Amino acid sequence: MSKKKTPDTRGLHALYADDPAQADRLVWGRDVDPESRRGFLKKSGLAAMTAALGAAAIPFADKMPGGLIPAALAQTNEPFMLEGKDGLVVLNDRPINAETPAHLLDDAVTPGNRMFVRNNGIPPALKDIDPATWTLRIEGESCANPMSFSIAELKEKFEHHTYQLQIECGGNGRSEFVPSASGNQWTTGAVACPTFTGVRLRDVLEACGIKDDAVYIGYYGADTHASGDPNKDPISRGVPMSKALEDESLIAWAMNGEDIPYLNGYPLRLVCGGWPGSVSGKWLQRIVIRNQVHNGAKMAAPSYSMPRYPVAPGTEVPKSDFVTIESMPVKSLVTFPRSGITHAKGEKLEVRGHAWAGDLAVSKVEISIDFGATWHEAELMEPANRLAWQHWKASVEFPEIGYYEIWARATDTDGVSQPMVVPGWNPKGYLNNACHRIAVQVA
Ligand SMILES: Nc1nc2c(c(=O)[nH]1)N[C@H]1C(S)=C(S)[C@@H](COP(=O)(O)O)O[C@H]1N2
Ligand SMILES: [Mo]
Repeated sequence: MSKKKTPDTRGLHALYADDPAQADRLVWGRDVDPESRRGFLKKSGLAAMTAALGAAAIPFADKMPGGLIPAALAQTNEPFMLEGKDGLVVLNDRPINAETPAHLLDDAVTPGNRMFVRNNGIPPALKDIDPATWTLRIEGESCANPMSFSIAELKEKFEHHTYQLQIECGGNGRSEFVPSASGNQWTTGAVACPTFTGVRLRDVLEACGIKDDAVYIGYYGADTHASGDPNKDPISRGVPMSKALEDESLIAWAMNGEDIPYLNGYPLRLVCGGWPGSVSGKWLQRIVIRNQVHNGAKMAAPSYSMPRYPVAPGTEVPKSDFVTIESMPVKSLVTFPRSGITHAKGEKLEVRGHAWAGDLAVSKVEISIDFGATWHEAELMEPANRLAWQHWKASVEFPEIGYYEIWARATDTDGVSQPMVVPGWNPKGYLNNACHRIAVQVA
């Protein structure tokens, strides 16, 4: 029984070991000629590599072989930066998965460079993505008039909507389960809440005719299976019609008013906020309207499913005893200050963060500095819209010098609160919504 406390930061090595050309493309935006193993860094990639190395320039960059990890990075276990991603910690998994440290999620609206990345397969190569020719196909046995739309047609034919939507991976917090569950060892950073602009999934589905027997939708993206097998999908999940038809369920082409970042699904993605991030399909190419629960890749138990009854840690659960995760549980983050700071005695400390509750809203956030013995209500803001996270802030005073922990606990509109310790162990390590805590030294 080993507990993995911190994410392994050797992700760069794992990534390069598997497929150096793909790693180069993801990390530096370089295309490598497989024959010569040489490649050319695009300007942006060169700038990113130069910055990551802390150098003024790389004078012989044009001679650098493709698929080579720069020695300065190869010799350290420091987290490294992904192109377009600022300070994200890359987890030791393939393909690329990276989470955001809590203090870098302090913005009210998560910027693109701070949004986590969770890839189940190999993203389409950036050079192969042309938003002008990209099409979205709507079909399926419960679709009356299957149709295809270019992005321009989506923009032209349907009303545009912008919502701030929270996306959290079902496995966020997995690293705290004992015995450990396999998968990315997310700590707290597989959550984000940017704004998305697009058209309502409902409007597009209705234009294509939803038959009376429709129960579910499923998505397909342009990414490919990590094994390289073209007959396998990396992931193809979906939601029941009731969720698909909500106002906030979007087919989005923009995030925070700009193109969606490449690793987050450029040029088109599905966004169904408040549910496990896995229902929000990236690099979206096709949506099927189904007369049964969608049976795409990673729909079946134990993927994104929980045992229907509490189980003892380490228990093997029969597949028939799992239920698919729908709305995510109530949760919160302390995004300021950063854990580990030193604070001057006698001065008030302003503490702040966000809280969210799946399909519900948050009714209360409380703060404790005495390991949960007493709690003080924080000031809680309204969400920008339904399914957006809510900001909270509190002012904290410490009675004397020494070590403190600040704990935050949110309660949803059904009166359900976050647990203080890790909740029910489950085989795949989903839904850890334990209170977030940070350390403060008062000196
Ligand atoms: N096509 C495709 N869509 C996908 C995935 C993927 O691997 N491929 N990962 C899913 C999972 S598990 C999550 S948590 C979210 C993560 O979104 P992000 O990488 O933009 O943060 O995307 C979802 N959509
Ligand atoms: Mo996920």
